[in-house]
Amino acid sequence: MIYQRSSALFEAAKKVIPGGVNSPVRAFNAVGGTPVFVKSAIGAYLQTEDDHRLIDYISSWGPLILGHAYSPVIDAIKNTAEKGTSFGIPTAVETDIANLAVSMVPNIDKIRFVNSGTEACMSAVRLARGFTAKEKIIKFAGCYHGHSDAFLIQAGSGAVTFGSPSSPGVTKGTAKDTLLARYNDIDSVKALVQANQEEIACIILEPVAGNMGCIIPQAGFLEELRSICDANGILLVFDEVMTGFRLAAGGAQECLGINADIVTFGKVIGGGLPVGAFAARSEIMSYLAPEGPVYQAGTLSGNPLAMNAGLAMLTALNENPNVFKSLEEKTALLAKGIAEVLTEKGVVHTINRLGSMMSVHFSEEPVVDFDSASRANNDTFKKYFHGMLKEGVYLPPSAFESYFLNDALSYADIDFTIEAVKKVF
Ligand code: KE4
Repeated sequence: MIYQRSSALFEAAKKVIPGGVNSPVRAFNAVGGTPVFVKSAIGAYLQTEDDHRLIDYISSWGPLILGHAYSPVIDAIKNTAEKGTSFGIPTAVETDIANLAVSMVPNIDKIRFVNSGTEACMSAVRLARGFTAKEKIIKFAGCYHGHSDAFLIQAGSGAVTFGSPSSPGVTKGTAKDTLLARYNDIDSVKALVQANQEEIACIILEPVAGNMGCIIPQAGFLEELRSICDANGILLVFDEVMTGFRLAAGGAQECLGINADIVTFGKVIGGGLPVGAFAARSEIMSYLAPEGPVYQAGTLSGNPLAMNAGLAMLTALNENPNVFKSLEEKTALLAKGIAEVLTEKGVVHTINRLGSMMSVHFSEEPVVDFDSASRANNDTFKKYFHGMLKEGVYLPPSAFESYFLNDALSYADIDFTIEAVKKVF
């Protein structure tokens, strides 16, 4: 497949946008080559500027769980846009989507909408610090909670790709309050809690990590985190920007049966428009302005255009819970098929999957944390990524990302994808 137009568009973009992209992972730096430019998408398929059709396995990095241009969401956007897109004044639809989200997700009474997952996680940590009157946080190497300063310490996703997990511009003053633990290593958490008694406001993590590739919490890990938090007056913050409304209607809390104190959302909750949110029981949320002293605000927060898109998406998921079973079946089939082909071809690999999140690691050891993910063979990954792209399959352009399947994928698409792997190796 030739991507001449994408190459020309990339050159033009680089003249006026840093790196030619508005989010680093899109630049293909982790896999080399020139990024594909897309002009449209429908269902499971991307239409590139070079008029190639690609089967899409990132779904805009998660939001489009029912496929691109899902008509109930598009209709909601069209119907809303004609009446005005944002007022900076309360609207009834904000309460409608808030009530629906609270009814779908366990263990939350109230929710505040913002404009991105970064904003949601940044605000959740400020709320945790305000509620507990403590300043330090524990995060996990390789987990990514967006690009606010407190999180760019051994972050995952694009931050890892650029080999600058701890980004310049983050001050030593900020970094000192972010303590770093190892995912799936409860002893690393216990050591930090022991060494920083009475100083830790929260432990924040991706309950299923998706920014080191997909990494599943090992048995007992989340349960022990819950116990540590309860025993030490620490809030447990689940960053469900990826897992929320994807692993189940109630997200990872429902799927894994562990209650967090604060939950953050993004991606799916906006139906493809910029929406984030954070939620908790009333006791905690009452600390948030204007009800309480912890300040947080946003010009476009809760705007009716994004709220109606999100409401249409959540309504569709809430009314069709079989979507989660369908996604589970399709992703399991894909993972099984890829594993069979790679085994047959003698390609060393391990595949991690939970629900419709999965990742392929060219590693002979289990991938259970950032270090083991980093030891996988990236040259094989690059060959895999570009080989699949050549066959018409768009995978995440980094080994430190997850696949996000959408339910518009057909079983024929899954079969095609598995067949494509055979042509790559
Ligand atoms: P945003 O600010 O990008 O909406 O959300 C930040 C965020 C927070 N928490 C988790 C668990 C996330 O995965 C993300 C963002 N995910 C990345 C994909 N790994 C977005 C893609 C990108 O950065 O371009």
